[in-house]
Amino acid sequence: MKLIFAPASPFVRKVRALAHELGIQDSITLHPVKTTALSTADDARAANPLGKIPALIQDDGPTLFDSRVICRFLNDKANGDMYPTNTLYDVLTLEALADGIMESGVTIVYETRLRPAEKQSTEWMDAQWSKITSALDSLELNMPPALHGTVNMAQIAMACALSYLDFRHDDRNWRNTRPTLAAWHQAICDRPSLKTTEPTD
Ligand SMILES: N[C@@H](CCC(=O)N[C@@H](CS)C(=O)NCC(=O)O)C(=O)O
Repeated sequence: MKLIFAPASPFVRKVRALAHELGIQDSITLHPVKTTALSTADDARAANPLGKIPALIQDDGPTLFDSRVICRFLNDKANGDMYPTNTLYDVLTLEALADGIMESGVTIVYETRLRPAEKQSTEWMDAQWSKITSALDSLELNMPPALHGTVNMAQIAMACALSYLDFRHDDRNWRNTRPTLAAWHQAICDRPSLKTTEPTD
């Protein structure tokens, strides 16, 4: 299998970390691309008409895209238990929350990097950041049980989302007012699957 990938993408990291948790990382070849919302890499568009990564090109099956689809597929393929039946919808909802944090975080990066300064909207970026703070505050107030116990997809996705904030939005100091979430993140980042997939440019 070939994963269309970029080392900074938190969505790609979810897939890579999950593959590592499942012990199937060696069955996936990484195919790097440089792609943005304004300049789509040919290989990214060939694999996904939306031009977004990750996309998983199978040797003997259809190409899959969207990190949630790929993660679920890999878990099934490896007979994993990263989506436990008894907490399935808690895990899926938390994965969606993590993806939303990533989406807003990536959107802010695109606004600052891809658009000329005079066209950038502080109001828009603040609105995106407020989605992130709202998500983080809700977790800090009430850490969902699915974020504890045996590792699952929600934990991996949330770890990747929070690490992306460290990677691209460190100046906003998300940890300052969220000691519980910060401690949780620090602990989960000790997992080899997360250590070996830390984001880089
Ligand atoms: N919902 C998608 C989001 C993927 C996504 O936005 N990836 C970014 C990289 S971090 C991307 O491909 N951006 C290029 C673009 O927006 O065209 C997923 O979970 O895979």
